[in-house]
Amino acid sequence: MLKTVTTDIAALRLVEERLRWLSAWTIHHANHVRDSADGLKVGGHQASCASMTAIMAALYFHALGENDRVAVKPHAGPVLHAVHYLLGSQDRATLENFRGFGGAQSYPSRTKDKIPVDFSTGSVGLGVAITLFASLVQDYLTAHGWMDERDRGRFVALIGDAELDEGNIYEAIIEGAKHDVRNLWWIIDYNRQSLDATSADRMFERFDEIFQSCGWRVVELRYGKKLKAALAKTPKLQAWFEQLSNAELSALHYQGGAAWRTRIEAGVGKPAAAFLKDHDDATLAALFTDLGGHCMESLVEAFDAAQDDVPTLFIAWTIKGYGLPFAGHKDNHAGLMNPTQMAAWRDAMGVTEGREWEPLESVGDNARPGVEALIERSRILRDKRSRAFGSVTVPALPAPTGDEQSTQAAFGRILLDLSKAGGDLADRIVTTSPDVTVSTNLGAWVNQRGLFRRSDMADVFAREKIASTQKWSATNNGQHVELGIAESNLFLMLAAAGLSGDLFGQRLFPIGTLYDPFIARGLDSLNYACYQDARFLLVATPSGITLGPEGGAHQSINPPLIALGQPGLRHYEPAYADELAAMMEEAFRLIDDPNGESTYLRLSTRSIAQVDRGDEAWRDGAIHGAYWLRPPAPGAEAAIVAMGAVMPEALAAWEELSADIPGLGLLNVTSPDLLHRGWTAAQAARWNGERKPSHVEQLLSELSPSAGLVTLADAAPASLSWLGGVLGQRVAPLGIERFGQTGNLPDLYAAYRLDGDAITEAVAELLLPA
Ligand SMILES: Cc1ncc(C[n+]2csc(CCOP(=O)(O)OP(=O)(O)O)c2C)c(N)n1
Ligand SMILES: [Mg+2]
Repeated sequence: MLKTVTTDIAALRLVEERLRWLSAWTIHHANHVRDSADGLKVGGHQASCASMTAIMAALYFHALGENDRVAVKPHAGPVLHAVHYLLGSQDRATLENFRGFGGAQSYPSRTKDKIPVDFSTGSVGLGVAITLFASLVQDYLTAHGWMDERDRGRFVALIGDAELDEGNIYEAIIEGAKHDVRNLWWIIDYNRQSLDATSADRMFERFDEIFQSCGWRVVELRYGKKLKAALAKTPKLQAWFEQLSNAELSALHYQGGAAWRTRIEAGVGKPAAAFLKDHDDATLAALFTDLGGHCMESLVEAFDAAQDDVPTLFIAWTIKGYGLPFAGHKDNHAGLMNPTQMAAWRDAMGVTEGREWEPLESVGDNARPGVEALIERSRILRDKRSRAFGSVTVPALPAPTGDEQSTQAAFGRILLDLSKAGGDLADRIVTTSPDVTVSTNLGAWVNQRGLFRRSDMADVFAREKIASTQKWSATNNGQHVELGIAESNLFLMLAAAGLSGDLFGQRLFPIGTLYDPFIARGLDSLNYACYQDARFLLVATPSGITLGPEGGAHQSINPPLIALGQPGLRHYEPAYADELAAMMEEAFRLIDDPNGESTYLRLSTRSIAQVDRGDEAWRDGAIHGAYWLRPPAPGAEAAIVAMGAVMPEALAAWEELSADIPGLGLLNVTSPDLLHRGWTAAQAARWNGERKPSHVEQLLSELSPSAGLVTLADAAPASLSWLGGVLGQRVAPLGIERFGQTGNLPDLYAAYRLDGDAITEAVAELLLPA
């Protein structure tokens, strides 16, 4: 970690001014200078940026060490770009194209921005919490010897105060307390304004207690040095100041010096007379903007004083739109300076017209060497951060043997076998689950590999010799991170562990398990993980009404549709154990492939008869999304198309019907997601003159163009019904459209029309002459 360095505060202040100017100018340029092709407002958040420029100057040009990582408040994206522009790692053309196609992104993006972005942000709250899980991953890596203690960094989140309304933050700090997380700085830009309005006064007083009870140190930076000294001389004025509501304070910051004077006269009266006499309106306004988050000395002091690894929350008081004409105005969130305001502000900032992009414009000759030295020091630290990492060999994963198996049980077996066989992959797997480790069949793996804790935790039941199949002691060598029931945390943990290569130079293979319906509980966090290209394997089990007696609330319906619409996540739904082994192998390979993605396996607890394989031809099809389990006769008029755990119903119906319908095919769909992607990709390729049909087009073209397809899934029927659109074949979709309920499988399959009768009727109807 960086030792405290002495920094030239005056130079830092100049850097702050440069950041404030450049971020505002970048937004202004995109809205008022650049040509518009469509007349749409480009937007940007000048006020949100100005609120944070001092904090970011103090961080990037003083406090951050080379191993530290930062999640920047989404609306301060332009400030991050300005930081890199000063450091020389962002170019002018990209800034001129801010919010344009291929230009600097509106919100910091790991995958799309050219500058190094540690964590993407945008959906408020998630960028905050991922830093906590990244710190946990860092502890995991050092404990396992994958990373040197000396390379440990700090994880910083720059937080808008309104982000603290997001529940995922509290779920994260509760989980963090259990794992004794450290090396975290969360810095709140406490400008007391959100998007719509000024924020509630009462709640903020509670945040200290909430964080402290989770083991955090809370440091409040309310006053800058000058304001603090002035108020200390006039205690009545301080008392009056401190009882102002957020709305009153913001309004005064907007109104300026004369308004401060009138309000102080009315509110404090005589005791403030000397103070008011000493300050004209302009100095009054300047003095009251000297809040902690704008005072460079206070920021530097506070950061220097927090050099241990205790997680620390800084509450830095700021003014939204600091130094801009709409500072403090409650409607300033998306406010933009107009050209007249901008020109006036440009002059006030000492920027010459035509030299707006000059990085150090307005920095005088005498001050330049100091500013340049700060920039150089920070540049060297930032440049040291690239982390190269090698690839990991994924061995063949043998399929578990057994005539009857469920995919969920097979998943546990495959992992157990892998654990016993050992090797690099097995050692780099880290599993995690929100309190459903046992019920998703990770138990055997955990018995083998143990729970991870920084400090050892004995298994009391084992010590007391109480019989249990789960022998779970926790050590810093364990490979399973146990989480409480908060699915959002699961996805943030997967996101952080799935970025381990990029963040720490060490690839991990994260596997997260949960019940399929509860994917919805953490959906935005899942999307967030995929958005920044984290790599992991998500195993959702059990799924569908095939869960049977456990009933409706646990029976998932729409996750295959979620997966169909989720970039960066590949859905597989195996029917058989050997398919699952092949898919897991592929999923691990995709985690490590620079052009890969994450995988979602939708599994079932239903034990079904496995099929005899004559050869290995199925394997390639299964990995690409479908294969003919019973090939059709060329030009056949009908096929059953089924996915996952209902394959026995499809097979039985096929047996029964194929006597009457010779050539009837049975297509086993293992990934509607991949089939759909392949289909649209082939269409797009055709516009470029490539004529190769996609996998699904090849499969379906073995049937007659007028063939009928009966699709069957223990999921929303739309998961498969779209297949009719590929070649224009007719479809009878079977699947689940109502909430599930308790029952045995025959009763449920009959009630929800997933049984042989339903298939037979659907086939018959399709074959009837129109
Ligand atoms: C999950 C989510 N909901 C809503 C939004 C829209 N939104 C963007 S910023 C914002 C309020 C930001 O206020 P604050 O966090 O205090 O940041 P400030 O701009 O004041 O610094 C909202 C509601 C969002 N980005 N993400
Ligand atoms: Mg705010």
